[in-house]
Amino acid sequence: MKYPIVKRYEKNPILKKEDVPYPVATVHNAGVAKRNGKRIMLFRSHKLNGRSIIGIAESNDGYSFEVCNTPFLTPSKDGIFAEYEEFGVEDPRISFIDNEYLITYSAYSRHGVRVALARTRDFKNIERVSLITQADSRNVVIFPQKFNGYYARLDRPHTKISPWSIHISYSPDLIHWGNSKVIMKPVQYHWDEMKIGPGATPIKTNRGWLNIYHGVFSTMDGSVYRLGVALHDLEDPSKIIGVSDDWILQPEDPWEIAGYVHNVVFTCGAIDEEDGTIKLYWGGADTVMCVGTVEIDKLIDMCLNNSRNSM
Ligand code: BMA
Repeated sequence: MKYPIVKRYEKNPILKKEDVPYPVATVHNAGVAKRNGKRIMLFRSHKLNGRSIIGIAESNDGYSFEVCNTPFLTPSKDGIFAEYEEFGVEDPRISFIDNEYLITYSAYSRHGVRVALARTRDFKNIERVSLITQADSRNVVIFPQKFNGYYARLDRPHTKISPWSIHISYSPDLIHWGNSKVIMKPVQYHWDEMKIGPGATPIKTNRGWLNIYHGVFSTMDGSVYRLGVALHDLEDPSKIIGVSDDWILQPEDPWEIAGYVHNVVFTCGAIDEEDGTIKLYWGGADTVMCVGTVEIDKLIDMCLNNSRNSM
């Protein structure tokens, strides 16, 4: 296996607070999607009061992004969403399915953190659909395909007895979710021993679904966030074929090691290109956005030939 697995773009970071035409303290944890030959990025920013909003940027090549003058999503003023988004909206993930883009994001309020779901076709008109988890929950990614007529999602409930693990659940209508089960857990004294959670929207390959997830290790100097990869069965994504024993990316560049939260690489999105590579996007130190490329075959190989147990 040739290292590094993920080749960092030489002009990282690709987006910083200075690129945003309204006052923000950070630019990070962005979801990405293809649309009409362009790349859309929905990124999280801390405002200067410490609460988060979601901005939008567009690119022709996936590297150079231009940010729109106004934010894309700010806390709702209406109804139930207003109550649950009061403290901010964070970490968007985008999934393209049935000709619409589904956006999941963390909704923070005095009641804790839940995941909300919104839909759009054009990234201009956005409709909030529902709050799809209870508190406390974050990190929901929806598969860009239905299984036996059901939407499927990976998420990450947390309990003391089974900390921060990845579950799968299903929905007929995007509102009611169920039939959940746990499918992947942190491994003791391993780079992801403290927490794992879904990261990028799953990517379909001919060998299975690639799930690029984050894992956290606790040190004397705080937590280190890294990225790993698992391969799920194509027809039944609750079946995990393999989980790479090694991480695929760890904080190494100065803007990943130091920033608002040090030692963090955190992904909410990736784009599969036509040449067998993925463009992987990640937030560095909760402060800037970065991109790198990785070969799909390498990720599959890591899951198949050097796998740890999924649970
Ligand atoms: C997680 C989330 C992410 C963040 C990470 C590192 O719990 O808050 O948004 O990137 O911590 O601070």
